[in-house]
Amino acid sequence: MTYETILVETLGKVGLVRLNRPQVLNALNDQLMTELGQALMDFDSDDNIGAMVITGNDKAFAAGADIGAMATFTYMDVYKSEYITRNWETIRNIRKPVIAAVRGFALGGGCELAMMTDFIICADTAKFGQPEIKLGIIPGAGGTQRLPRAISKAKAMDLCLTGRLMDAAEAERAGLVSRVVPADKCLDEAIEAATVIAAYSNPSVMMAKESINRAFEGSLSEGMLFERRMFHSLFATEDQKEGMAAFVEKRKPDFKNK
Ligand code: CO8
Repeated sequence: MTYETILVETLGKVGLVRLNRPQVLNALNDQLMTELGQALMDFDSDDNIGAMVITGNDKAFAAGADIGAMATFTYMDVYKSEYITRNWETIRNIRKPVIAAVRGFALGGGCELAMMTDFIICADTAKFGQPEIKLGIIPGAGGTQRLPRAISKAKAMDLCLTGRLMDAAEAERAGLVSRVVPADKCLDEAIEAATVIAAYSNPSVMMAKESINRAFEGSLSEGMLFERRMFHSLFATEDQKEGMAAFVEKRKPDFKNK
């Protein structure tokens, strides 16, 4: 498949997508979100891929939705268009882990896209924010919902209401990102994490992701039940037998369902 707004490559069992509209700091337009969704779905259904990484460039992960494209939208354009609805949701249906490697700006829809991934590894140059308020709008792809869950109500309010940016150190303190690394190591660190994940048994990786995501959807007791059922079902896999036998026999496991 040929893409115009993203660059796609495979590194062993890791699928890498680079957002590639550098002239507009990777502003997210309809075409980019459609291409990104397609690339992720292709990796998701590829048995040779175990995890994915999304990144931008040194200056920007993505500076938000494309303001130029949205500037003249009417209410009906926004309400009806694919851009503002379905193609932003594709990533939520990806079942294998997706890591965001964020260098530079992750603003507005860019911050929201990073939060839609499973975890964020960022560079010390990263800047996160939801500056939509400065444009007379509010976040529209989960900023007001995922940010308070990821950090806190106080910080989510602060970022969404003032439009100020948060640097990497603050993002790590707040719990938005899992690791902060020097900018020139950021992508390698994310690919290394994805490589580690891709080497594990794929059913257990997918169920761990599914189970953690459940923690944000319902009650604790429903989440616990879901986790318990997932846990039980993994005892039906060969990889559970292999993983535990390898531990007992003091050797490395040779997982089959990676
Ligand atoms: N959209 C379009 N173009 C952009 C965007 C953007 N979000 N961000 C930057 N650009 C363009 C600039 O216009 C500029 O183009 P040109 O060279 O032709 O003038 C180029 O990228 C470089 O940008 P700057 O010259 O501004 O670079 P600076 O280093 O001076 O500043 C900033 C970097 C601070 C990141 C600045 O570019 C900025 O403030 N950008 C806008 C950030 C923003 O407001 N983002 C939120 C957008 S709204 C949004 O994301 C809503 C999401 C809703 C999703 C709903 C889906 C369901």
